[in-house]
Amino acid sequence: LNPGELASRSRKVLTNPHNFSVDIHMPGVTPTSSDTYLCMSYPVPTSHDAYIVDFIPHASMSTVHHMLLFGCQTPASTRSYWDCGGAWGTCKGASSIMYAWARDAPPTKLPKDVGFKVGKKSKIYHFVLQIHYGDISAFKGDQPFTAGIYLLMSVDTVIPPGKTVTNADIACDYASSPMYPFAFRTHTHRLGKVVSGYRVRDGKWSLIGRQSPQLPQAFYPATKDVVVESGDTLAARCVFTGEGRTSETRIGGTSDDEMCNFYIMYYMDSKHAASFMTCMDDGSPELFQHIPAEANVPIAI
Ligand code: IYT
Ligand code: CU
Ligand code: CU
Repeated sequence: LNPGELASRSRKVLTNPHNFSVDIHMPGVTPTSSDTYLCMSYPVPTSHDAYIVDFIPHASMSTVHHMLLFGCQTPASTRSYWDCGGAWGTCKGASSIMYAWARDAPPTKLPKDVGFKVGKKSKIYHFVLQIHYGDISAFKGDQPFTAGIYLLMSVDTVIPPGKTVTNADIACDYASSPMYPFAFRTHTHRLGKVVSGYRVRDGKWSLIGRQSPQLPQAFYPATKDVVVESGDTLAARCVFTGEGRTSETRIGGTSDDEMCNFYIMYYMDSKHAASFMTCMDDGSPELFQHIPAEANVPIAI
């Protein structure tokens, strides 16, 4: 019993030539609304008496709420599949329920040597599989959430030679739909000591992530539950040292230049998602007066 796939067929089980299995698939069906009931029929593939001794469900709880298998003399429709939620039912006349699979309960196994009689004498010539598609979001082409990157980068930092601490500060007001950060990455060249990123809301600074850019510059998990909403400010600080340099170091592409980057990897509701945003503003000194002291504490490497 396999909803959502094409073709129905029967095949012999090799261990015993009298045993066979029947695959009953939904014929390429895509339910278009939640809580749809769809049925398809499949002829009992023998004119003799036969017994069903086992059922193997192939369904996922993420899409299917329940599956019922009925036996009928005549299905309610001759179409490959039909809507069997309303008055248009499963069978013309009598139907016998033979099997049920539901997300909430494990299916019952038939005891040894027990089988449902189908075929000739039973008057059951068709199987009708009814599927209740619960949540259909898995059938939709688009994802419910869209990932994106928010990059905070400095464009104008100048690091004086020999000076042990130079801060590169970046901040922007956030004015888009809610953003859920789940990872962050820092990037500087040789002079970066620590890079930190924050959400600032009503004067309160919440850490999104903080890392040494001298460690592998991977995406690391962000602090959980720091949701960024319209009206918040995003702020980042890179701490540089000018030790070992004899001239000013500026932002640039070579390894003797520097960079100050804080990347936020996030997801957003797909209905109003923006997938790449950049902040290149310096942020006011008044704002950065209140940055937590940890932003200037070096990270052991
Ligand atoms: C001047 C600077 O900071 N460049 C960074 C950030 C950056 C990334 C991208 C700038 C732009 C971009 O399109 I993507 I304009 C920079 O080059 N960072 C590197 C690269 O992204 C590989 C890094 O490793 O973070
Ligand atoms: Cu159901
Ligand atoms: Cu770089």
